[in-house]
Amino acid sequence: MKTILNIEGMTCEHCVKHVMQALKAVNGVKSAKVSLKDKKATVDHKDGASVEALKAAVITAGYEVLQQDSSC
Ligand SMILES: [Cu+2]
Repeated sequence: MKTILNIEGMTCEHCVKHVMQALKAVNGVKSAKVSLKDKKATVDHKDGASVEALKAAVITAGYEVLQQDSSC
């Protein structure tokens, strides 16, 4: 399952790494790609990993999630 999160608040590559680590720490996440330019995170995860948990991880890391899109 793939989820795309639109993230606000990332300003540099350090933020990108911060968000990536936060997402990868969520149970069930296989990989996470974060783009500073697009303000987007593309997360590949098992069905068991909830989108809410992904959002919460980003918010806890100090950024804002504007919207999310999920597809299989
Ligand atoms: Cu930064």
